[in-house]
Amino acid sequence: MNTPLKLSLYGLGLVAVFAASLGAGRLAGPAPAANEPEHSPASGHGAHPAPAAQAQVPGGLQVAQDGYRLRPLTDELSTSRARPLRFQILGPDGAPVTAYTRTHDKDLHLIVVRRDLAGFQHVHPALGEDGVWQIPVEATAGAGQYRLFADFQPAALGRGLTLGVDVPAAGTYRPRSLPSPARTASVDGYTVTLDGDLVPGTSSQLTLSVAKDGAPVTDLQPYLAAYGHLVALRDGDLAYLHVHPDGAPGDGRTQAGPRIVFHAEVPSAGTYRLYLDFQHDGVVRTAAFTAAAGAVATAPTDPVPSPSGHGHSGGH
Ligand SMILES: [Cu+2]
Repeated sequence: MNTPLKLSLYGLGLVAVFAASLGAGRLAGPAPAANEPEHSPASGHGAHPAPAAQAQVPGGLQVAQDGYRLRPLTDELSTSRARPLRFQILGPDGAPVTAYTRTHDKDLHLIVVRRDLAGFQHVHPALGEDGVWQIPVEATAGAGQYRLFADFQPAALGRGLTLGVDVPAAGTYRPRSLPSPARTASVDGYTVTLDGDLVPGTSSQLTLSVAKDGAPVTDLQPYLAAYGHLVALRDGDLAYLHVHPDGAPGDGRTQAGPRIVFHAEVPSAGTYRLYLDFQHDGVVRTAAFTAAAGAVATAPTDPVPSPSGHGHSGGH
């Protein structure tokens, strides 16, 4: 029962994925095992997702969905300085949406990335009374076509949406090839290590461990109500997945590093770029990884059916 539910939730974006992740985390408890009991039923069906589930479209691929539309009001980004980027979310009535349900401390999360997956930025625009979102943005990777993802929950909808649109930055485009899959990423003296593999169609555990100058970081700071935010973009079409970690700051069991544990479910085999936002010493940094799902994801060990797993399937 878990699998169709999780797969059908897949296209619903942040909130649904978050809920599924929370559920997995809660059911899994603190056990570090890669294959939690509640995933045993899923693995039994994983190779045969229901047709209805396959029809679900991942987030971020559409400029309009479920009556809502992302309307850019800025037609170009600058490669030399931050300039105001403006846009609206139009509702089913065609009017700009001004009422949002806050998710992770913000009414709207904006991801900006060049289409070759370079220059990732996760920022939070301000909403004007006229329903116009605005924030200064620079095309930090240089000229090229940029993808904007607006990740939000209209108050009237009751669940999250992620809409995407392209905006160009003029100039000579010098595409960067995607870095090879790697288990470590460095940013500003921090090294982040990735454990776990993405498995198409199945929630799998990813553990990201943060170290600075070789020493584990144990005093990560809460950023937007979590110790880490993970965005995954699929290479090729930039399908979008936003995952929040198991546990929250202040819940009495979640430690402030060095490990941040996520449960992520990607919709297909392929190559993904993972971006981890974390905060330490008052600065938010992003560590980026390339990870392959499917082809190179070797199953660690088959989950051993556990008697304790039987009671979990109704938990979601
Ligand atoms: Cu955000």
